[in-house]
Amino acid sequence: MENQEKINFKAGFVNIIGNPNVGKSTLMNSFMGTKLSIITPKVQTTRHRILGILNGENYQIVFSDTPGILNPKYEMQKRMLNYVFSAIEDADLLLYLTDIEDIKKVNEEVINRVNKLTIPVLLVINKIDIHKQAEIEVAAEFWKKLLPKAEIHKISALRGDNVFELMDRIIELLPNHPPYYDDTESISDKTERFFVSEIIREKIFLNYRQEIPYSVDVQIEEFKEKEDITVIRAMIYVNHRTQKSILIGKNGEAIKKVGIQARKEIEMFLGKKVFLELRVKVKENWRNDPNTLRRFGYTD
Ligand SMILES: Nc1nc2c(ncn2[C@@H]2O[C@H](COP(=O)(O)OP(=O)(O)OP(=O)(O)O)[C@@H](O)[C@H]2O)c(=O)[nH]1
Ligand SMILES: [Mg+2]
Repeated sequence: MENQEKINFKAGFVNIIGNPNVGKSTLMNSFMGTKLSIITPKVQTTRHRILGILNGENYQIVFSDTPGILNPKYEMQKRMLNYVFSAIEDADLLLYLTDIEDIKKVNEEVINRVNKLTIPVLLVINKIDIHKQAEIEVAAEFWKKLLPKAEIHKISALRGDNVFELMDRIIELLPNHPPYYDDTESISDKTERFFVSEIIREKIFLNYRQEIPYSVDVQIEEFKEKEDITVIRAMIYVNHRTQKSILIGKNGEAIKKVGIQARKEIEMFLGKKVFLELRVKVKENWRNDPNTLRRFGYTD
């Protein structure tokens, strides 16, 4: 009986790739039933590969949320694209997410790599809630030609349309395999500190325009759990000295707003009261500096 159960267990790496802003993080959060990855209306929100480990009775799915496919202009973006390539290589099942609008922005190298795969590929057309049926069909035809082996699904990650059906199909296609992670408590490979820094970065993405969101990185310098409160001190690094004053704003109003929004969400995330201190530091051209990037967690 026990052996039979082991044989019936399914586990695998389900990696989500696609252009920026198509809804990859929204979809992973929807599968996980909780907010792991940050989401904003801006492109290039996700910068790391983030695992979401979902344990079912007879399965364990290890989702990977990845940065959007881009043409790298600086070292950080090169590393972001490398996370996409690694996710293509080590998947047991690949979810290629598109949002109809991005038909014109196809990265040929990614398509070539995906077409060489022997694992199942699901081409998932997202955001069907805001597109007409005819547009969705045009997109489906387009992708059929480009990724002939892929199975096409049409969903709305935001509204939940067809997400359960997609999940069922994923489980069906997963290989028989024992779980990769024994600890059924942890739902990600990333630490609490990481998610806290991401929440702060999300608020920066939402509060500033133009190049500011793309010029910052957030590092947690202190994370002290006291009996009734968690004390968190975070450093926001900017890429250029002119950005520091923009981030702080007149009389510190702008950064204060970020702090209030972030603290509220961190309190929900940790289930505890939080004292949050944000500081800003200039680190000229950090996005191109291999040592700083490594220290900030962008592995090469
Ligand atoms: N209307 C609609 N909007 C959606 C849907 N899924 C995601 N969005 C929105 O699309 C925007 C981008 O979503 P994300 O999940 O951050 O997209 P992403 O692919 O992870 O983006 P990057 O991390 O920048 O590559 C957000 O404003 C989402 O609310 C959907 O099914 N319908
Ligand atoms: Mg994302």
